[in-house]
Amino acid sequence: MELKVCYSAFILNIVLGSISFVNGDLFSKATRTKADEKNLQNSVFDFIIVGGGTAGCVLANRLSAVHEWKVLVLEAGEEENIDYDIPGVPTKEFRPILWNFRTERNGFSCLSRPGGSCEVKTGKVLGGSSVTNDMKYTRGSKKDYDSWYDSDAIKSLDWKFENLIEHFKASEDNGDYDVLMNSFYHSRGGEMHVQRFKYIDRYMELFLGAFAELGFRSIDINTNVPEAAVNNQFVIFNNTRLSTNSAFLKPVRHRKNLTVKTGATVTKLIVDEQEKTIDGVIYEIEKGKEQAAYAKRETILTTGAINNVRLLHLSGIGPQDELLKHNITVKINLPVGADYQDQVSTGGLAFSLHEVTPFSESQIIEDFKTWFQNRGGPLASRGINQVSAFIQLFENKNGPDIELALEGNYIRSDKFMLTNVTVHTAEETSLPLPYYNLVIVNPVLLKPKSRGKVTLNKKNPKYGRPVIQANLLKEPEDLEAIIDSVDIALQLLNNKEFKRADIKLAPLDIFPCDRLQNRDQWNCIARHYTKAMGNPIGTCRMGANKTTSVVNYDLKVHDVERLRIVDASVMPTHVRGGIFAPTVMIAEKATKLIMKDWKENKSNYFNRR
Ligand SMILES: Cc1cc2nc3c(=O)[nH]c(=O)nc-3n(C[C@H](O)[C@H](O)[C@H](O)COP(=O)(O)OP(=O)(O)OC[C@H]3O[C@@H](n4cnc5c(N)ncnc54)[C@H](O)[C@@H]3O)c2cc1C
Ligand SMILES: *[C@@H]1O[C@H](CO)[C@@H](O)[C@H](O)[C@H]1NC(C)=O
Ligand SMILES: *[C@@H]1O[C@H](CO)[C@@H](O)[C@H](O)[C@H]1NC(C)=O
Ligand SMILES: *[C@@H]1O[C@H](CO)[C@@H](O)[C@H](O)[C@H]1NC(C)=O
Ligand SMILES: *[C@@H]1O[C@H](CO)[C@@H](O)[C@H](O)[C@H]1NC(C)=O
Ligand SMILES: *[C@@H]1O[C@H](CO)[C@@H](O)[C@H](O)[C@H]1NC(C)=O
Ligand SMILES: CC(=O)N[C@H]1CO[C@H](CO)[C@@H](O)[C@@H]1O
Repeated sequence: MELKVCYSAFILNIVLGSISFVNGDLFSKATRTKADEKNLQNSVFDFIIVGGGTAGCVLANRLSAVHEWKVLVLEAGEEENIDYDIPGVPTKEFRPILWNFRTERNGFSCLSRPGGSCEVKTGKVLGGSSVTNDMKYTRGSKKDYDSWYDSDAIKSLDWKFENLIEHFKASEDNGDYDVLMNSFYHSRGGEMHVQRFKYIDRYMELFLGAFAELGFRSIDINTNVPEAAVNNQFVIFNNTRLSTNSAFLKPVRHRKNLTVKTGATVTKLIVDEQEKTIDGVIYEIEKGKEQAAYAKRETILTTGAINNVRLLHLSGIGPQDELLKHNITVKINLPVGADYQDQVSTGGLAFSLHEVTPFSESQIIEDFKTWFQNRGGPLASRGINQVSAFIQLFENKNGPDIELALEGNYIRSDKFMLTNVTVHTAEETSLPLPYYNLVIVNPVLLKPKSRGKVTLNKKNPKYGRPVIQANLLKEPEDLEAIIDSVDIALQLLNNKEFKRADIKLAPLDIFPCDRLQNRDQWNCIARHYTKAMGNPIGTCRMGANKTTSVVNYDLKVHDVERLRIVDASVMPTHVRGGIFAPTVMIAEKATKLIMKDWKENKSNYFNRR
């Protein structure tokens, strides 16, 4: 049986200690229809969606629901694979479907990471980062959205939180009744199933109990509460990852008016300079072999905060000084790539659990079989990764400043002597998430002040990886907040139950910070073992002012017709949580804007062309 071969090879890889993925492309054959092949010959569409990622798949579903609209999705990555759907498999092992981006070396953060730079993980696969993320369902706080309001732009009122709840609810299918009871915030019936994992082990209970003792309530974080310690809700269905590809795209792949091309990298927009309109795109399935596709109505960019910059700059849309460095003719001068922001954390803080007996490999194999057979067992869980504490450091009632995000790992060591385990070894995965004897505490700064920028690769602008000057921890407040939250995390160790269970601070090798004390030491650790969270935003931020923003509040690119940007890159500042749910919300909101322009005002538009 094909399925059996697929997962047993996978399990062997895991048990042997180095996870690598088989290319068991289970879905592509089944979902590619004859109609797709036929449509490929035809290069004219109503809408072209560039990027089949988190937002792209949502848009593809919504726009192709209109019978008279022909929709093309171009995705650089390949079809999604079931191996990525097992909740217990850690996402940090998903290298084969990542873009392999890194921040530039800067001399003040990521110092002890390879090359003095941090990895920025974003997905290159149908479903995008919703296939490679941790699946946590968080929306951020009301004030985060309300701060996007600009008194000079009446349209920005649309983005106040109270006006966005309906767009969150549009795709939500919440499966936890206690959460669902709050019908102001939550609903069911949408494509995106949201639920807590049922599996809870002893240490999850211990950690939740210890946070409770510090005063953190277990309360739905998506109801504008400033603090909470929770067993998170995840975007899953039947204990299986539910990417936006699975939730929104797969169910409609049969639609005759929808064409999805994978392995198709868009390299340029077709700009009509006289008319200042976008006519379509140039894409490549084989490197160097250009093909064109045309959009009668709109081209919609959804390639994320880093790739959008490359594509726009290569198309002559970007800051004049940057484009001129590459001899690219400036067609529209806009600050594309400015205002890059990413959430940031640090390694080095971990608690060791007093578990001497190693997990049995044959048991883990059995657990994989169980998951494949009935979606049960420990692999239908993310272990201690399910638990987060959202902490407010400043009494400003805006919402949490830090998420203490827990991460389990297993350290192979006969005697479990952690004395010289490096931070990097502690972070390298050896077993699936539910089998852990080390709990890494990631203090994630949710709303960083530091700003960076993205520009084209100097030697190879078209195919080379973009230059990401992330400037992580550049602003002193960012570092201060992280260190403050480490103090709170360390208080957990005073908990009675922790002491009884012999949970201790793991004595990681934190060279070169080992000689320092207290705050100086954490200051050093954070600068050396910085983590970029891979939640980048801001590079195509929305706003009314063309010198400081790229799209308007209708998500239309300034000074050009028929081009919209619909993904995380339009967010002007972070919301206090992950950006998966907010990105899906942005796609739902964009759908309404597009419908309004092309359905309600149909006659206007048809008269104009
Ligand atoms: C490790 C990790 C864990 C995370 N966990 C969480 C979490 O638990 N909760 C949460 O809320 N957020 C999380 N996030 C963040 C969140 O998932 C992403 O930020 C969000 O999904 C981004 O969506 P997007 O649509 O902007 O981009 P993406 O989903 O990345 O989509 C962009 C798509 O465009 C494609 N593409 C790019 N360039 C081209 C091109 N030139 N031509 C064609 N296609 C192209 C890409 O391959 C990709 O499929 C996590 C992020 C990381 C890195
Ligand atoms: C830009 O053009 C100038 C003059 O033609 C040339 O000297 C220079 O090398 C070019 N720069 C790049 C980055 O191609
Ligand atoms: C969950 O998945 C299992 C295994 O594929 C299947 O047998 C079961 O019917 C699924 N349950 C639901 C509710 O889809
Ligand atoms: C750990 O200590 C042992 C014994 O002193 C040594 O052989 C080994 O190289 C050390 N490992 C690391 C990663 O420092
Ligand atoms: C736009 O922003 C720039 C830079 O902040 C500022 O100088 C300019 O006055 C702003 N323009 C408008 C119309 O507000
Ligand atoms: C639709 O057309 C009406 C009347 O011309 C106009 O007032 C309105 O702003 C248009 N809406 C959009 C979204 O363009
Ligand atoms: C624009 C376009 O191709 N429309 C087609 C959509 O699909 C229906 C049938 O499913 C056709 O009748 C339309 O011509």
